Amino acid sequence: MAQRVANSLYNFRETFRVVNKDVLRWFPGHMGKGLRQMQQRLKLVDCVIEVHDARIPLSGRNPNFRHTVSGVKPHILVLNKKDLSDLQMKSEVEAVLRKDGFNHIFYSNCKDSKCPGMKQIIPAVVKLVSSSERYNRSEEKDFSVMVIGVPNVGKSSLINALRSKYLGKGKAAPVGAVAGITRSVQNRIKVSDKPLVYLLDTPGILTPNISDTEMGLRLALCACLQDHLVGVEIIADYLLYWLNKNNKFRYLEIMGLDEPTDDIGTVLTKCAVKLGKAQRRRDVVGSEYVWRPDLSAAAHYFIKAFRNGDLGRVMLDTQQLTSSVSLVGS
Ligand SMILES: Nc1nc2c(ncn2[C@@H]2O[C@H](COP(=O)(O)OP(=O)(O)OP(=O)(O)O)[C@@H](O)[C@H]2O)c(=O)[nH]1
Ligand SMILES: [Mg+2]
Repeated sequence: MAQRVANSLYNFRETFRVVNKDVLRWFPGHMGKGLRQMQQRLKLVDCVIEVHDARIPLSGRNPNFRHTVSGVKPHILVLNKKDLSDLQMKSEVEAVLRKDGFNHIFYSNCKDSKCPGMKQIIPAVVKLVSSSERYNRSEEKDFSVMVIGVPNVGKSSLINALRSKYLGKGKAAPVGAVAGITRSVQNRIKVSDKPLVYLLDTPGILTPNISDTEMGLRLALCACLQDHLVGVEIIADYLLYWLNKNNKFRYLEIMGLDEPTDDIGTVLTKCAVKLGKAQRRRDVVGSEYVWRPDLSAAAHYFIKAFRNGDLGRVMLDTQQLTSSVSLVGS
């Protein structure tokens, strides 16, 4: 009801249009090479941990992983960045994922050393591997696990967090806020002594064709694609569309607005003024240089506020969840 009132008052968009869908395609050479390396190393691992972003638990995962990477190996799904995710519909999420064949799901926050979900991961690996067929590795004493997922979901952070938890050691895998930090399959990293567990860091791999535009935009919003490929103003516009559509108006205060609007130009201009960010540009008519609000800086600011959690915890897959739950129930 509240949504209908807000929609009728402000005339929010019902759908989001992207002019050029090609901007959502990102499959650079290191991903193809990484995928091949992962397949080659698979015979040396006992289990696969797939990491995904808990804000998009249903969308954006690479469907090829189950077929071409993990195969018959035990497969654990870790939904990371739970500190940024709204988990009110956790049981619905799990019902849909179980239907997809994910029976071992954990939630983690790599920024919290006391995260309860983190404690469950290694014991689950040991239990699953011990009760599964290890093929050529049946004589091995150690547990070897490959960590996979799309870019920037926290694969390397998870390895570091587990290593710090069990061995009290510092970072062994490089981490960064931009997608594509790990660019090839790495040497395995010891994360625990008893039991002896090694994790293998891998590059984030997207599906070569992201056919669902909104799914691509949700991935972009969660920084699984590099911002410059899609364009910060498009990502900011999608964020605005999603926030309005879902009645989340915390952005008003952060962006310096008096009332909601669906016009990204207005939002970014007001924000640029609030931040005092201007750009020197050549005037369209004359040859003079004039100062204009720096919309790109404002878009970066808006997206960063979302990614830091300042706009609130979110579940970007609510729509898929609602339609999938009705299918699961049927
Ligand atoms: N808020 C929050 N941020 C996290 C969490 N885990 C990782 N991050 C951040 O997410 C970003 C990406 O982390 P990485 O560990 O580099 O992700 P990755 O999956 O290895 O990325 P690629 O190597 O690029 O595929 C970094 O800025 C991390 O600090 C988490 O649980 N919560
Ligand atoms: Mg990495």
